[in-house]
Amino acid sequence: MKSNSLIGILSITSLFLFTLCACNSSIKKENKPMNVIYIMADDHAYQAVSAYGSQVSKLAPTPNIDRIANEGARMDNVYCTNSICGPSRASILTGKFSHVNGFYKNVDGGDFNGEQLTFPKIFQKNGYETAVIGKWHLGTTPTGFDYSKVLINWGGQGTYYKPQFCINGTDTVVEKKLHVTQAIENDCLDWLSKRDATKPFMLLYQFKAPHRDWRPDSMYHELFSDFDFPLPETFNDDYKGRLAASENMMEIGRHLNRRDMKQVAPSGLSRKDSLRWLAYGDKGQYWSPNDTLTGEALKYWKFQTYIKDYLRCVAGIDRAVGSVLDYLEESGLSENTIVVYTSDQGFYLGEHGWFDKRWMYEESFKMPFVIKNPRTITAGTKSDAMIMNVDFAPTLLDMAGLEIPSEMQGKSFKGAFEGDDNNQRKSVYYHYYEYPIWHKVQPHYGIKTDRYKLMHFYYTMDEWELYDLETDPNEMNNIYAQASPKLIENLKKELQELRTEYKDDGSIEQMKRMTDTVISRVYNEPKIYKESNKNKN
Ligand code: SGN
Ligand code: CA
Repeated sequence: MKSNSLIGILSITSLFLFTLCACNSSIKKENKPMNVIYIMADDHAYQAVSAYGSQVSKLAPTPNIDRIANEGARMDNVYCTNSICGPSRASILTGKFSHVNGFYKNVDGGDFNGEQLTFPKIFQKNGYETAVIGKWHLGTTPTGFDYSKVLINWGGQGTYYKPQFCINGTDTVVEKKLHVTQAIENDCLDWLSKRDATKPFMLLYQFKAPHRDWRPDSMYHELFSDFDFPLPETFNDDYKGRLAASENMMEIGRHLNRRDMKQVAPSGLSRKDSLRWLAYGDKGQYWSPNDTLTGEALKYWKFQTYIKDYLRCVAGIDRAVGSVLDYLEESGLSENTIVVYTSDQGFYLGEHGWFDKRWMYEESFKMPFVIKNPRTITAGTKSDAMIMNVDFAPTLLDMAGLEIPSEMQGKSFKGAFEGDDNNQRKSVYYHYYEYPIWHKVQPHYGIKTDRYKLMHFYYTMDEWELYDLETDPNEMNNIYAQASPKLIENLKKELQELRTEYKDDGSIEQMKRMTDTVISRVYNEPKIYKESNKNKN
C-alpha cells in the first residue's frame, strides 16, 4: 500500500514535470520565429504536379513536392497576374501588379528596379538571414539578400549545362560539371548548413527547370522510354470562335524547333549558322527529323519528345525538393519552417495544341501552389480560396508575424487556413502586355470569378471572350456573342472595379503604348561568360 502510494505520488509528480516540460518546449517552439523556404520552378505546370492528380502527373509523379501538400495544403485557385517569367517574379517580390512595380515585359521591358520595397527586404530588416539561389531573371543584382547566387548567362535564363552564376553581384562562376538543377540543389544545401544558425532564415530556392529547351540531367534520360503519354483532350484545338488564339505561334505541331527536339546541327556550320539551323521551326517553318515522319505522326512524335523531356526535368526538381525537405527534418527545422512550392506561372502540356504560357486560359494562368506551415496549416488541407501572385509577399510576412506594408496591393491569405472566409476574394485579375515576341500572344486583360472568365484582347484587335467554366472547363466555347447582356454587364462592371482598385485603368491607347515602349536593358551579360561560352553547343 505504502509503496503503491509512493509510486502513485512519483508518477503524478513525473506526469506534472513531464507536462511542464512539454508545455515549456511548446511555448519555446511557438516563440521561435518561423523560417521560410520559398521554392519556385520555372514553367512548372500544375498538371505536372501529382498532388493535383492530373492524368499526366499520375504517370510522372512528384512524390517530394506532394509531401509539402500532404503535410500542409494544396491550393487550387492560385493565379498569375501576368503569365511570364520576370513580371511574375517582380509581382511576387513586391506584392504589386506589373504596371505598378514597372516590370511588365520580359522582352524590351528593361530591368527590375531593385530599390523598391520587396518582401525579402522586410525579412532582412527583421533580423532574418536572407538568400536567393538559382534563377532570378530580373536583370539587376538582387537586393534584400545577405547572400545571392543567381543565374546570369543566356540573358538571365541560365542554361541547363555550363550555367553561369553571379555571387553577391560581383564574382561569377561557371558550373562545368553538374546539371543546373543539381548545382542549385547543392548550393542550397550548402547555404543552409553554413548559415548563421542564431538567426531565422528566409531562402528563395529557384530552379531554371523545366523551362524551354527542356534538357534533363542524363540520369533521367531513360525515364518514360517504355511508354507514351496520352494526348490532352484539346490537343487538336482548331481555335474556332477565338481569333487571338488562332494567331498564336506556340503550337506543338508547328512551332517547336530543332533545338527543342534535340536535333544535332550538321558539322562544319559556323556558330551563327548552327544556331539558325537549330532555331528552324520557331516561325512555323516545316521540318521533320526524317523523310517518312509527316502530318499527325510528326505532331505526335514532337509531343512525346517534348513532354518526356519536360517531365524528366520535373523529376530532377522533385529530387532537389526532397533533399531539402530531408535536410529540414534531419536538422530539426521542419517544425518551424514554412515551405512553399510553386512556379513562376503555369504552362501548356499540349492543351490547345500548345507549349509555353502567357494566356489567361486556365493552364497558364493557374499556378501550382503547395504550402506547409506546421503551426497553422492542418496536414492534408485543400483550399479553393482565390489567390493571386501579388498575395504571396503579404502572406509570407503575415505567417512570420511581420507587418504587411500598406503599399502592397496583394493581401494575406493566411486566414484561409484559419476558417476565416471574410477576407476572401470573389474574383482575380489578369493583364498581359508582351507582343509579338515570343509566341504572338495578343495583349489582354480579364477577370475570373468562381464561374466565369471574361477577357479582352485589345492590341491589333478588339475581341472579347467569355467562358462558363462550369460547363466548359477547357475554354473551347467562347459564349460572348450568345451570353445574356445582363451577365456581360455585371462581369464588365466587376472587371472595371478591379481595374480601378488596382490602378490599372488607363485607356486602350495607353495600354498599347506600354506594349510598344522599348525599355532597354542596362544589365549586360558579363563579358567573361560570353568569351568562355563561345564554343557552347
Ligand atoms: C525564351 C523562350 C520562349 C519563352 C521565353 C520566356 N525561347 O525566350 O519560348 O516564351 O523564353 O520564358 S527559347 O528558344 O530561348 O527557349 S520565361 O519563362 O522567361 O518567361
Ligand atoms: Ca517562366
